[in-house]
Amino acid sequence: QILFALADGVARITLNRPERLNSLTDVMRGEISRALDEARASAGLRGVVITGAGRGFCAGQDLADRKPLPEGQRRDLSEGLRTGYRPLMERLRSMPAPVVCVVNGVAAGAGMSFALACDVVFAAESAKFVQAFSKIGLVPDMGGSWFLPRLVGEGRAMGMALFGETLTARQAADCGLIWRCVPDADLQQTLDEVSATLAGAPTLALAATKQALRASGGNTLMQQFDLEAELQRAMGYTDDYLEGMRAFAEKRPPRFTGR
Ligand code: LHQ
Repeated sequence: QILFALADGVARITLNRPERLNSLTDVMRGEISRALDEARASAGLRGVVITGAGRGFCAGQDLADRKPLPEGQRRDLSEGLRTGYRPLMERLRSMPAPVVCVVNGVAAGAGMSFALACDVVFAAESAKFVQAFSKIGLVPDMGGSWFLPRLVGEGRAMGMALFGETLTARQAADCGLIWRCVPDADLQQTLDEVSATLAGAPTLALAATKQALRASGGNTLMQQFDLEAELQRAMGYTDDYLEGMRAFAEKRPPRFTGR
């Protein structure tokens, strides 16, 4: 239910159930988790790019992917979160290399949380974001209730989550929910360019940058100074820093190897 390709150190994961707007099934979650494992274990990983096939990015949980219960019976929904969603999210969030999401169409419910869990999000102008949870009487999951207030502040997060109104990609970019909204016609080019950027990036520095930004929420400024010093110390010994300094002196673009 997904496509997986690894080229020039960049893993590309494409959600591939276009007829169901790439809504998430147990099988699909397992496949994404295994793809993330394979990417992480591959030698010299420089980045991960996630996108969707067809007109949607991901419509959240596939609401038909479960055995129907006898009339009147109710279900414990936490089980799927613990056994399916959480293992996937743990893999995604602990990926040292940058994870970029290229949202090609609607991202709803857990599909929106999935996109927001990535480090950087690009979206096609026609893509839409919707906190679909409240519309079916549920709460944001897959980390959505954690990501939203951090990305856009509590006021906007509450508005989005309580009312479940649809946001355009432009609105999402304007309020800082995502990094960039790009014209539909440029989406494939964006995907290719971002893959090339990741393939030529100072990968260790980007991993350390993620680590620093992520730690900042739980650190005091003094603790963050310590962390920055520790990370910068490590970066000072990398090949990429040497190359970066050389390239600067020689007035040429750097050729980073990710080491
Ligand atoms: C779908 C889905 C879908 C199945 C479209 N499932 N078929 C939940 C429960 C339990 C445990 C753990 O966590 C969660 C987390 C969640 O993610 S809750 C939120 C689940 N998602 C939603 O409620 C979104 C439902 N979908 C929609 O509201 C719309 O489809 C959106 C706004 C995403 C797109 O609207 P349209 O562009 O108008 O497309 P459409 O509605 O016509 O959908 C196309 C087809 O895809 C359609 O099937 P059909 O046979 O009529 O062509 C939909 O039924 C199917 N589809 N989402 N989540």
